[in-house]
Amino acid sequence: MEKNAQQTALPSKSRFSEWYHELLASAEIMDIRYPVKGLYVWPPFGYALRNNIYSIMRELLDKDGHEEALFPLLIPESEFMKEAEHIKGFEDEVYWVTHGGVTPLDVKLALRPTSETAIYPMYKLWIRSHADMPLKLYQIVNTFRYETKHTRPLIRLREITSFKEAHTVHTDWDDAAKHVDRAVEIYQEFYRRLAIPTIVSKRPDWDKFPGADYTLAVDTLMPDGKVLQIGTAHHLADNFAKTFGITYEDPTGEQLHAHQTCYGISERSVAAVISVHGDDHGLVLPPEVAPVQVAIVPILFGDRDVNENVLKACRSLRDLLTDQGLRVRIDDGDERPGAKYYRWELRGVPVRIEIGPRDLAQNSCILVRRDTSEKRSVPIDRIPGEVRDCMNVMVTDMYHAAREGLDSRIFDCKTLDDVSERTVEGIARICWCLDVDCGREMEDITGVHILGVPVEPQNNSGQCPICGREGTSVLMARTY
Ligand code: P5A
Ligand code: ZN
Repeated sequence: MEKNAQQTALPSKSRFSEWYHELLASAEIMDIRYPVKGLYVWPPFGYALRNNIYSIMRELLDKDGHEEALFPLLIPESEFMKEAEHIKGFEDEVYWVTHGGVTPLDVKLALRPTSETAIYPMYKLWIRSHADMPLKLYQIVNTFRYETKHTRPLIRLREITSFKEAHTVHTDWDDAAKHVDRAVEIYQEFYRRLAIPTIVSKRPDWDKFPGADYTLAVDTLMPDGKVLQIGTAHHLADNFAKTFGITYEDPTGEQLHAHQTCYGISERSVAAVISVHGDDHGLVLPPEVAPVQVAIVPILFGDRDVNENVLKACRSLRDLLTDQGLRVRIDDGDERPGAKYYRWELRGVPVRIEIGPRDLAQNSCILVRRDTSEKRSVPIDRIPGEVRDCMNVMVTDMYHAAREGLDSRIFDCKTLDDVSERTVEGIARICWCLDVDCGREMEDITGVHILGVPVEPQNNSGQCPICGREGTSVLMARTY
């Protein structure tokens, strides 16, 4: 393959942060030059990827009986200030709209940092009887958080452009708890479709969602050994129902407070796909969400008639694959094949097909798989089936490779020194007595976070490193 200036632009993935930023630009996922800190632009290729990913989310939620709705961006201060814990958690992060033109507003308006306080006043009006529940709505909207930690494209934004938030209402605590588990299952299925391995844990009390009873979090491990929280589900009990007056009549005629849950994901899901699967050549996209699934590269030489035949074969293959619902591009520009391969590799196109005169003479073509670079010759008439099979195998292989990568970076630790050492690379598993003071001390001493108690049972036991009492396995890691 020939070299050109572009081909050396992407740093090795071992320099993860540089690799990530350079890849977002060169693969046209995000343009980070917008002149407001923490706000970024989706160019068409990135936006197509984002939309394909969110289609899976919509499909899974709809299949589970959720309905999509849309609530306003602006929340009156009077509603926002109702739930004490919620305010405490978000007050430093809210952007306020204070004026209409030059006129000060009577009631300040918050740009939603999340929509509990926009949605629940309406739920109060909508919920009347036990027959109105469960109510399961979601919206996919932008939210604004004045983040003070280091902002990063797709990971820590001040305008979260793709906040999928679901809000459910149930008759009682147990039903809501069951639904929190269901929400986590949906997220795990979502990430399985994206070939992203996840770990689910119950966050310690000091790290739960402001106003929640408890929080379950879905995490994945990034290449630099830091954990990225890629979704959370919260049991709100009747905390918000009490402040917003969400009550219902039960079958005996009694008025009771409803119980609620909420759960959210953001474009961190896109960041995870890029970071977990990408390699030194660029993106490696799960076929289902790749904006271009098949790139056909004609190999053209001198002879006009021969070239015309090659192009004709490429076009009829494109039409055949397009008819099967695949997203296909022919790259028939003037560049040399190497430059074209480079471009489609950078963009993570799962399958590349090369057709040259010699292949055509044998009615075959070359099929190249993005994740393994495996190349093989395939008869043209077998291409549609082969492409399908290849894409199916790819998502399974990508998942297993990523799962192994994650599991091999979870380390059993006995001491806090071990924790400090191992969390340079990945996740530490250590026992903790679950006492808050011990937990906070473990975090202070190591400088890394307790993710929480994993939901999957862990079969190791040991003593709390602070107090020496018998403890439960928890995970600790550096986090984004
Ligand atoms: C659940 C949905 C909530 O806001 N209210 C409605 C609940 N939960 S959360 O944990 O605060 O956010 C949900 C997920 O959104 C991602 N996230 C972010 N992504 C990008 N930039 C940010 N500034 C940001 N803040 C939160 C996380 O994945 C989080 O789990
Ligand atoms: Zn302890």
